[in-house]
Amino acid sequence: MSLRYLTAGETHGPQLTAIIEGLPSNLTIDFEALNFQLQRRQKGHGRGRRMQIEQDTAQIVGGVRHGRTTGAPVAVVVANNDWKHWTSVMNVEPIEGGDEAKRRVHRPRPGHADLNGGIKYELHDLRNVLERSSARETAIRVAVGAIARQFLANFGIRVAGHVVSIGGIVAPAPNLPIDELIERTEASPVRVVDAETEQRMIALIDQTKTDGDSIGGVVECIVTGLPIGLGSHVQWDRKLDGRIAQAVVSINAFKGVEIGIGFEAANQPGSKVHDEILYTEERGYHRASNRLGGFEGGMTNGEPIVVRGVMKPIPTLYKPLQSVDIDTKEAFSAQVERSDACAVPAASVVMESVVVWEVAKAFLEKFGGDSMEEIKANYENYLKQVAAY
Ligand code: EPS
Repeated sequence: MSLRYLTAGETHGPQLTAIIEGLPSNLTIDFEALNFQLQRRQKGHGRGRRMQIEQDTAQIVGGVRHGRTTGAPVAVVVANNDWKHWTSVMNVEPIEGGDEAKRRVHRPRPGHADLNGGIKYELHDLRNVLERSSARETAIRVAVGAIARQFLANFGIRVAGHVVSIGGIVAPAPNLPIDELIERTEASPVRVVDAETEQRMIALIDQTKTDGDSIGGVVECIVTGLPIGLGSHVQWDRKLDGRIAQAVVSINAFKGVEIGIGFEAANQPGSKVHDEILYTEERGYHRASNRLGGFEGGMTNGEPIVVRGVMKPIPTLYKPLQSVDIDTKEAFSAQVERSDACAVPAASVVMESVVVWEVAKAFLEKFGGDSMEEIKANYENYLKQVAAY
């Protein structure tokens, strides 16, 4: 059985829940490191008032005993602190009262799932759509990704993320070793290395907030320490770069993905795109460059995975956008109560989480076993095979 997970839960419901199936036994869980990832996602300049209410912590309620996985499904819960303000509106049982008591939504917000979801599911209270489509769901995906991250750390695989641009302000390429990149971006409220860019981004986010608008950006994720051969060229749905692309675009508000130099490959001749193959006793096969972002033929080539995602501006705007009331069919201008002006730094953490999950899944497909011991033996055996090639 391959590694998989499902999530459930609404943004103002009691909790977000994930069930992860296919994790091996005897994986040591570092609870502090798990919660650290959740805290990282909550940070970032440009978040709204909701983040002052939430203090995300993960509770594991199945599949782990005395700090180690047992091989059973792992169930993870992240509680919503805001739930206490929504117990009636979000009650699973019927409640008394009309639209106001239910906080019924009949005015779809452009850019959200509201209208499409309402029509598709025949729901006349759009709250039933927006509660689930909210990016709050990314909190539990970060918890799931944190477990994948811990699994991969056993094999020397590391992941980092940083912000490439916000609202058109592009940060200079950091070009740093992964540890330094992690340390420097962690200290930045917009997850960039360059101090001058950081200040300009903060000023733009503040201005955008004052204007009642929102801005998006581009984030990059880097995964190092990979063996050659995760994923496969033999079938379309086994290509790991393709799976990563799907995972990235599945993040709320993400509209695009690039691997390596991405769209720039269209503008360059082949001689400036492909990564020449080198061999030394010490490093074995490796590449003179990494323009293809660690992938050829849907498989890892041993170079770091480099993937970028594009996040559109958050569509919940204080600045009104025109829409149509589903009751009256009349035009109105959407108004909001609270929103984030920019969630790009947080999205960088979410992207790390979904990418690392896909890598863990492919890793288990290749070296799969029921226990960490079995997987480690399979992995070491493969490394010997690669070294002898
Ligand atoms: C979100 C709207 C806001 C954000 C939320 C995502 O929530 P609310 O509607 O409660 O003000 O704060 O993000 C989170 C709660 C989170 O944890 O990231 C949306 O509509 O997507």
